[in-house]
Amino acid sequence: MAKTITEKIIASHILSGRFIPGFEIGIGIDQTLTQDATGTMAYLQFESMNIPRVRTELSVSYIDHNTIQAGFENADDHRYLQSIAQKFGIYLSRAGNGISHQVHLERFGKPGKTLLGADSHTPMGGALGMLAIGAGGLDVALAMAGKPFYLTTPGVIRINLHGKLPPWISAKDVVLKVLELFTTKGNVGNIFEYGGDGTATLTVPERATIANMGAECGVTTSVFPSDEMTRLFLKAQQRDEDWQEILADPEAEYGRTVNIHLPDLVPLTAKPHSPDHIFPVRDLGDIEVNQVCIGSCTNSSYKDLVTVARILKGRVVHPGVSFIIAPGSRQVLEHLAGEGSLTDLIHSGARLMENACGFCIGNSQSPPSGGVSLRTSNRNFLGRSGTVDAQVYIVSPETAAAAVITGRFTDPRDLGMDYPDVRMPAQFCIDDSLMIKPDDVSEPSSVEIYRGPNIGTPPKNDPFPDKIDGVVGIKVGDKVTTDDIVPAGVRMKYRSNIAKYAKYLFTTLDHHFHKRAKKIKDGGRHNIIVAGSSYGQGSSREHAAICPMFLGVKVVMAKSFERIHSANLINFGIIPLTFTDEEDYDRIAQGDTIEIPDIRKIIRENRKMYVRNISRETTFEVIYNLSERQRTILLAGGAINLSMLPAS
Ligand code: MIC
Ligand code: SF4
Repeated sequence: MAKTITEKIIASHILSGRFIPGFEIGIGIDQTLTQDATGTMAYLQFESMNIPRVRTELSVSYIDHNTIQAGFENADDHRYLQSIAQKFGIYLSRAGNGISHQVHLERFGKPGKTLLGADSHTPMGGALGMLAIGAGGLDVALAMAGKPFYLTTPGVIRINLHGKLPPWISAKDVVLKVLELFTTKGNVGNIFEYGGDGTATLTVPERATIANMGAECGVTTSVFPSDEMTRLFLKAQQRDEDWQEILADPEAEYGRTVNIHLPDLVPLTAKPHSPDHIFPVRDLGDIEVNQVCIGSCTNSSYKDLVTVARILKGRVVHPGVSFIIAPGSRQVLEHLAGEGSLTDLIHSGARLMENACGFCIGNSQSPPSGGVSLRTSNRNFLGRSGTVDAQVYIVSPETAAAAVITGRFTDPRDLGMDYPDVRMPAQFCIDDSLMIKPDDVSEPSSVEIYRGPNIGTPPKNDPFPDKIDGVVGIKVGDKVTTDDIVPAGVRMKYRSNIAKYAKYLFTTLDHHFHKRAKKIKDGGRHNIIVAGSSYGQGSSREHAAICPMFLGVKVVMAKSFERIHSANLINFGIIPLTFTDEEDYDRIAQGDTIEIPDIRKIIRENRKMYVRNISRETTFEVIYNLSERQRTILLAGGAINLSMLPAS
């Protein structure tokens, strides 16, 4: 039978279940990645599994998020991660080497392999024709222990790109178009598979920009064919031997097919505060720009930054603009330095940041109050930049560079210059000296794990209760992101200190949640969160489940959930319930007393569930649609409580 790329890769990795969209399958994981903000907790969990060495083909621990190091916490975490890598056979990409997704693409990604990453932008690896999926740290820890990764068999949506990109339009505009078509809601359980003659014209770094931001649509991942372009990229990384051709069969069937004509695209932007508020740049009107940030895992490749350097050559940043550049990796930076583009950028007044996440996660370079910031990153959620009233727009590197010159939102086609058509180099600078290899350690078993005062123990949870006797601690609206649930930025240094981090739960929406939730918990009741649609958009951070668990949350009731967040809730013993009738959302309020009698028995027997709202004297039905495996995890109070590991 004719197969899609997705089916081909899954077929060679499937360990349990059958490829029937909507049903759960378990797949083997070849590679894992973690970053430092999710990694500390993931490795604490891995340690508690008592496995002597990772059981994957390759596991890499990247240090790229918390590199500001204000205070002892981050540097201590980095030392912990380094000692863990040495003990358990993991590659360690040191701070300064670059952003996980960019470096993984350059040095490790392989067509046909599976990659599970503790970061929602792991799907960027799909640019190489691999199945690269983002997950919570605990799922990644289990994969490192050799366990399968479970997911709902995805529906496959084919996106055909036709023709060639015109001058001044780039991969970012393609994916912004995809976001306009699909939005950030309603795509859970699907994979985007790219094809068409236009796909063949895009290089791997361009495909990576597109695969990266599929995460914003909420799809499980995005995947590109592994073709001649893939071979050229791997050759330029001196990794020819990693290439294999992977194409969809011509007769393969897709759940849906969408066509995008590249010559018709125009420069687009995502307006505040969602990546799907898409608008053509030219129609925006006259908007003064205060800050331009170029970088993040989405657009920090060689082509992105050299294009910007060429546009800005001989020009100086507008006096009203603060201009930030953060290259994606040391490889990119070395290229910029070697060929003189760095000098052009410095001459233009760029403020050069570390090769790390930096501004993208809001731990630095916050815009001024009410300021307009143009960024080439992937998310413009409210408050993510570190300034709550900032107006953050997502744009291509070309549109960003145009604003550096003019100080206003400008369609780059109106700059009146020739488009610098930058090509991918035939040979990238290869320098892996900031990558510590596991083989460099002679006696891993004798390595002592370094634990600074910031490193706690993974929090424990009780088994799921017999009945829910709870109070609605908070009611939130649609599209609540994990940044809303538990902020990153300057608070991210508490990732290994749950009691402290939990104090910041929901602070962008409601400063009093922590106090209220603690009171409910201390009064011996369960905390309940009520939410609208697409609850838990955005990052993979499992802290958006662990911190609520710590405050006694047992139930989240929503109109719909995002994939990674709902998996994280289950992993930490919190049941995600969806309203059968969405209007029941309107009939429930913060402070209502809620009961679900016999919930444990109902989950065990997989029966219909009804919720009693004692305050309003109503009863309504909810759906939980969980596999037997997920119900077992829930009843145990979370995956860590289960002895889920093989004997050896
Ligand atoms: C993000 O872009 O939001 C992050 C920070 O990379 C997160 C991971 C985290 O919260 O540590 C993600 O995308 O998963
Ligand atoms: Fe880092 Fe931003 Fe990419 Fe997240 S989205 S991995 S914070 S660069």
